[in-house]
Amino acid sequence: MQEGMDKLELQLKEEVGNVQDLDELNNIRIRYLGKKGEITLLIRNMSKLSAEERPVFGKKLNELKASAETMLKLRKKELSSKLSTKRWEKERVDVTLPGKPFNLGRRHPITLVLQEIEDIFIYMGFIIAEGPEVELDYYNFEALNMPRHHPARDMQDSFYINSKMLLRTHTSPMEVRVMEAQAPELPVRIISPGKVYRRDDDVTHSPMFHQIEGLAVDKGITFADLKGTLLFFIKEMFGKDRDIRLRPSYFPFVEPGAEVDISCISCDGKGCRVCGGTGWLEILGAGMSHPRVLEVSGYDPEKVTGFAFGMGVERIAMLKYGIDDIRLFYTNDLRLLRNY
Ligand code: 2NL
Repeated sequence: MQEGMDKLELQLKEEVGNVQDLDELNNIRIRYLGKKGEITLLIRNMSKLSAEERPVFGKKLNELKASAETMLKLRKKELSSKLSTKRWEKERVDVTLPGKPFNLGRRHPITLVLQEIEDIFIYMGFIIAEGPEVELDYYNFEALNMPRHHPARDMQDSFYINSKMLLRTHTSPMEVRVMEAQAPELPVRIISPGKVYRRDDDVTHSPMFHQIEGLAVDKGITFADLKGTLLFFIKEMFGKDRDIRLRPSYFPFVEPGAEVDISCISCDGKGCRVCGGTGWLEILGAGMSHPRVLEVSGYDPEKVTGFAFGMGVERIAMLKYGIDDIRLFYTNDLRLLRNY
């Protein structure tokens, strides 16, 4: 019996030593220590021994069982750590590898120019007022001194939604809305940026484009305030060397009205291809708020005056960035958009 036990222990030792995975190790445990395992059966069969033999073999069998359990336990620990190391090696992350490059978004050149213009006027105390793109005929034309059948409506060929509503053809309606909401409170000092819509489509005109308008209403505002404000803006936007020139012009919502030119940013006023040889670039329209516009908006034109101006953002962006086709702003070609 002693011999059998020694052989069993050796055999177990060899099997445990050779096994390479945990499932197999568990099978070995069952074969030796399970309900019908070889060691379990030996212990059970002790009842067949004589009273003298029993304590001697009982002790030895217990030692065998304990040694078998220890062997299995140690091997289990060994295999588990070996396997987890292997897995770690297979799945390990190299944190020193360079990351995958990704493209950072950026602002559209129109947005950049709009924000630059806004910042200059915010600095001068203007407040931004944004409003609806689908606008009432009343705010787009009527309140701006352009009643039905007024010839000036023809210059702004429009997209009508129905007889009372259209896509706004300029951003002035928002200025009327602000005055109406604020009157008779003074001062009014706002700029309204945004999209506008006209039935135009060529190299320098798009059916959708952006405008930014400004309006200041207060006691004692003069044409000099208008000129000073615009001159400051132009110098901030295009550089200290730029000058401006005002030419009389007509807009139904101002009186008097003017077109504002800046000395050419390309030739500094000497005359070149960009300015068509004149030395000047037309850049905005402006004037003193028409008394009728002030009146319908809730202000008394006997007591207050105001100036207003408007400019096309695409035109300014084209001049600033030397882009000669307005459609490049809307075709989403990254080769263009990446540059700003
Ligand atoms: C242009 C000309 C202009 C205005 C816009 C305005 C607004 C109110 C009252 C009076 Cl509420 N005027 N805006 C005035 C003169 C010119 O825009 O060429 N825009 C691109």
